[in-house]
Amino acid sequence: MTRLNDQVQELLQEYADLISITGGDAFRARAYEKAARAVGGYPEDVAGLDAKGLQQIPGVGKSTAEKVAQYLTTGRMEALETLRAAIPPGVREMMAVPSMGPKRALALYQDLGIASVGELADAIRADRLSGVAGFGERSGEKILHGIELMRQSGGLTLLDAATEQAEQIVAAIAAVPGCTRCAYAGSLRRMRETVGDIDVLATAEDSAPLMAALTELPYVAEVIVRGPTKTSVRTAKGIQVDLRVVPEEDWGAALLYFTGSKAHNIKLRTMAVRTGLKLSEYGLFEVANAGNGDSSGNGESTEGEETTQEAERSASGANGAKVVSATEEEVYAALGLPWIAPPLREDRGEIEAALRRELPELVTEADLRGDLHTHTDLTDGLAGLEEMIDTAAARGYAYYAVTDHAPDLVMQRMTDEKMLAQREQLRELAGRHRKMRLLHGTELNIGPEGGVDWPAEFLAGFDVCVASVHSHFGADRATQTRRLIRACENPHVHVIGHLTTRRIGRRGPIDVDLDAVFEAAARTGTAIEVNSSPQRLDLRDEDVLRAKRYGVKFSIDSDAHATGHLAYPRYGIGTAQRAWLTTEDVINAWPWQRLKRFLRKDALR
Ligand code: DGT
Ligand code: CA
Ligand code: CA
Ligand code: ZN
Repeated sequence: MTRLNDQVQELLQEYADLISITGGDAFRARAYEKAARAVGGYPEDVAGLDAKGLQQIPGVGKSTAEKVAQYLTTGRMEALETLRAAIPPGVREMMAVPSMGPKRALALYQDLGIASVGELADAIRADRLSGVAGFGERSGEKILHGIELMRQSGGLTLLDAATEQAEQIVAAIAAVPGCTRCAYAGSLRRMRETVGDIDVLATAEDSAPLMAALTELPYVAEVIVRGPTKTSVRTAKGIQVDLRVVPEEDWGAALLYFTGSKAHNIKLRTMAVRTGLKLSEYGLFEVANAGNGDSSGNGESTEGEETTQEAERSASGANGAKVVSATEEEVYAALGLPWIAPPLREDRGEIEAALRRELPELVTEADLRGDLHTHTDLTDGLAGLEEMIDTAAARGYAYYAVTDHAPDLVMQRMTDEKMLAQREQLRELAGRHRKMRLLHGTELNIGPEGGVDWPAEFLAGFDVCVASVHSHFGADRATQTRRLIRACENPHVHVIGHLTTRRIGRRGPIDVDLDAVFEAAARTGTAIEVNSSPQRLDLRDEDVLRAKRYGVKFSIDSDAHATGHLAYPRYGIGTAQRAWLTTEDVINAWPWQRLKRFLRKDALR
């Protein structure tokens, strides 16, 4: 939960932004900005304050206090709502881009209809800004760089960028003489869809050479903190990296601690306290003064807040004998638990399941036997049919579907003839790939009323059909829900592609009653895709977890538009694991004979 003060700070900041973007008085905007910071930094909780009490906060005037008081009592700030209604949220985001500013954001919105950061980036890449007043030759480049920075500082480093950066750094640190172990931890190890920063953990007797190596990497742009136990840097891509070095014998406890999540750690620590133990990043210890009561333990379980300093204090002072700390397995075992896979460590019931010995056997990338959603240069892919198929074969797949776009996505210029010619070509190539079954498919477009591109007779000619929403993103909830349910009910639709259509940090999800769609998918035997493109990761983990409870089956696909994208399932697997999926839940982890039965939708299974 965010602190109420932080919520109020955000609202006031937004109000200030909206004042300046709508051409309001700059002085007023600055006053609200100042008030926002004042409330955020105010040590006491604003929850109990009335307008008069609020005015005691330095920097908060009468009209601000009234607006905040209204929010505290009614949950709404009317003045803010009025301004919000006038400006799309994407335009507000645009003005936050370094080197943009409110005036230019508003001008682009009014003159060119650019209404989000994503559209802004697209417009610059398509060279639509050159010639627009106020945008000089190099401003496009500068703005793109600003967008990149903003995404990263906003906690939006995508999983692929973070993984690549982390692997590069882990390899560099592991190569330093004296380093005995090195791995990344944190949200990246838990495979969260975006990460705030990268946490690297290493073991060595002397940390100094490792810390020095990190700060001297050519792609490190800035050193934020330099110290013997922790060094933080920012890379040229704007990603923060924390390196911590611990003694070899503490590896397990430290890895567990810095992998998180915080909620998972706190629950483990509470369990430890109940059995008279103390868990910190230094290990699992007997409590020296058990009779004294453990106040920090109580604090953790109720507040969910504690600091490293606290842990350090207790580690150096109150601890008794060390029980274990060398490996994660040992620490979990000493708490009476089997090892828990990092993607599960979100306090979503995994500790309870572990206690009951009911942890799921998670699907892995190696379990995937094929890919059911890929494109070629017949539509918007970059590589030809043969090249895509050869690359897929090298991955050792048992089956592989080519699913180019269908005609209703007009810009792709698909025709019946082209589709049939591709099918023929694919059947010919099948002779060369005896180990990999080639499937001819398509990615259909789900129309506003739930219809798809071709009549049933034509659809029946495909081995597999993915159907996705590519238009009418703004339709209302009832419409979106209806169109997706109809698509599930189509006997020729096997997989719903990228269900919510979101693009992380660029486009939000469509408004849809997911439960109703999950129910329909389960009832009709339609799989839902876990689209593995790191820009999408759609459906997202918590929704996949929810869908699983309806009995929905999933297809973990690359949606590849180039040969390199065929490796994307490594990210989709992260989502699947975070959603507790096993091979039983994933149709492309099944042998071909079982998948084949699934693809005959109306037949009994
Ligand atoms: P991020 O970086 O925002 O994507 O998310 P995390 O989970 O990587 O968080 P980060 O980098 O702040 O810290 C890494 C891990 O260290 C976190 O998952 C749990 C652990 N940790 C950090 N601070 C605390 C703390 O105050 N209490 C506890 N129990 N654990 C902490
Ligand atoms: Ca982190
Ligand atoms: Ca961190
Ligand atoms: Zn698509």
